[in-house]
Amino acid sequence: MNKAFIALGTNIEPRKEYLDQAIQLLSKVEDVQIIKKSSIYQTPPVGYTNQADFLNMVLEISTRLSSEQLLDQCQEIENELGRKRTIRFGPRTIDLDILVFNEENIKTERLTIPHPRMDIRAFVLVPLNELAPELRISGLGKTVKQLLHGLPDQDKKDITKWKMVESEEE
Ligand code: A4P
Ligand code: MG
Repeated sequence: MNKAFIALGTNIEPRKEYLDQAIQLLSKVEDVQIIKKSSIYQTPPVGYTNQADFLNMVLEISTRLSSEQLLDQCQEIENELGRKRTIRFGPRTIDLDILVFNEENIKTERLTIPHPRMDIRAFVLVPLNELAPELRISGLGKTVKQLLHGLPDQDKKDITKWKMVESEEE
């Protein structure tokens, strides 16, 4: 069995719906089991800042799929949920990034693992720290907790746990 962590991100409404649907679709993939889900966090956009706030969360899964097969499944779910690729780092209905796959270091044309920017992104490390603070990120020699602790407070201060307000429920 392989163990992987997947980051979910969305900043197009209905954001919660996109998260729910992505989790639902992933749980239906043969040979993928969702083990743990982090809380959902509301996070300011990073990279391309002229866009709406994101909801971000992380899943721990166990799977018999290879990392490439898992990427195929993630991309299929992105496509199914209407993901359009226009602006790099720009708005998206759903983004599924494989953060970690066992303790592997992978670098192919399609896949880089650990995910290249995960160590400097509070919107990834905050939810990941909830699930696996002691997880050591291969190639970096640091745990998730250490990486998160090393980020500037500025990057973390606007990341808040998200709760659905009633008007969003319909
Ligand atoms: N790819 C390589 N490695 C991986 C991996 N480990 N997991 C390749 C998934 N995909 C991987 O991704 C581009 C290519 O990366 C894929 O074809 C795949 O083969 P994409 O999803 O098409 O494009 P993208 O999402 O724009 O790029 P990427 O690299 O996923 O963007 P980032 O770095 O994830 O940035 N701010 C907040 N607050 N929250 C966010 O979630 N997300 C981004 C996207 C920017 N700012 C954000 C957020
Ligand atoms: Mg992506």
